[in-house]
Amino acid sequence: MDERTYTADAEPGDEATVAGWVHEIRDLGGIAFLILRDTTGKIQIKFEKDEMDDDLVETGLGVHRESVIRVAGAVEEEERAPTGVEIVPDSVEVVAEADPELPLDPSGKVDAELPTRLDNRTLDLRKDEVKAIFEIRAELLRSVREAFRGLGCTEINTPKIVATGTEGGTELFPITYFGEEAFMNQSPQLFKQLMVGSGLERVFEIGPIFRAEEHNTPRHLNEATSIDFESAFFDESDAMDACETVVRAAYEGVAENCADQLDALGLAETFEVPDEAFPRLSYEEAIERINATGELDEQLVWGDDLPTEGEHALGKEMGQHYFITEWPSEIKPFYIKDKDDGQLSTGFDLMHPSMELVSGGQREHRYDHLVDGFEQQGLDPDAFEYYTKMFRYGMPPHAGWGLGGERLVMTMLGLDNIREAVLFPRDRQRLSP
Ligand code: AMO
Repeated sequence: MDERTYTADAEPGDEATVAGWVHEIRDLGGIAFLILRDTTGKIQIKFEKDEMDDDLVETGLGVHRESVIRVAGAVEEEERAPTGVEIVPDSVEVVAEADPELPLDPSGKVDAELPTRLDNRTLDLRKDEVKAIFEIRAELLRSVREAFRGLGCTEINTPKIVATGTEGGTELFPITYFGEEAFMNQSPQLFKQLMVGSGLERVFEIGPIFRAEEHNTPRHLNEATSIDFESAFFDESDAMDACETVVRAAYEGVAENCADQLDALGLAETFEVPDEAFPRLSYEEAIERINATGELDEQLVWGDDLPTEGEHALGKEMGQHYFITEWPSEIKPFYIKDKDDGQLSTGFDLMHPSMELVSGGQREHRYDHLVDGFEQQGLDPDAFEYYTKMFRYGMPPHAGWGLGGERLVMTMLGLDNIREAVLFPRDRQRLSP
């Protein structure tokens, strides 16, 4: 194993070997400082030229920024140093030299545009505020998993290469599977539903979803991370309760365990865990309230999807997370159950004031109604036989939802582009890295 000391653990009085990247060199003449950065922070290395071996000084100060070096020496207290300690080196080894010309400046002194940052993500993630997003993302996923565990769920992994779409036929990525047409999965929807009829009953999955949508917006990706939940013997209200629990747990985990990262993002003072219950608004109320804001050129009528400006106008009024319930059946997918077999569905969305985070609902578990629903939506029930047939062998009533992982990170941290929340985003223009 690596026998180095992390910079954050270097204590005055230690003889330490630290390793990391050359963040900055400040040469003041007789004395020079090299700032070395590792994943835990930064430390000052002091070079007193007259008192040190020439080779050591030359190696330490001749190295290009962002090279990887290993430094051994005595850790001393120095109140003028950025972290209150510095190392007086006995040896400096250049482990991996960096080119003098860098495609972006990890010290953040020179700003780079998002495409340049995404092209050079490795260097971009050397910046504290960028690294912080992904540390928070990891903590968020950890907290979400723990919350699911608290809800008695089993984590599942379902196929990403599939034979059919579920979320509307136009948004599929076709691929060739041993000479046959197949697709990248748009949602684990049908698989998670199949599992509520299995011995597992209550499941969750965190995995990629693929959407071939053409739009190029700050909140759409072509590959996203979906956090999916499904439970037997739940109705839509139970599913909304579970959704609230999981979203709140994500905020709590970050508030508890990511103080430094929130600080790096300038959010230490303002970050808040949502404390009130998320209000539940019917679709009808939602369109009435949007119409009343007068912000839309045309009034919304029953059956319209909510346009982005409408979501924003309502979000501004609500000022917190809220659910929209009782959507018209006609604009919800075939697997969503109607309320009392009427025009209203059990479908719901969870909204952040700035965008939709979740869709869910109770599912149609009655075989005949399910097959009729396929036909009404112009889908061929035969293509979904692998799914529908399990509804003939004892499928309990059930409900669930899908939460966009990147949208949760984005709204939690107030990021202005969803790509900020993905290491290597896939969008209309971007297939590599
Ligand atoms: P839906 O299609 O609404 O529902 O997706 C659920 C949530 O996933 C996120 N999401 C996206 N995020 C970024 N880019 C995209 N292109 C994208 N598409 C979706 C959103 C959205 O609210 N099967 C249902 C869920 C269910 O009923 O359980 C579904 O996939 O945050």
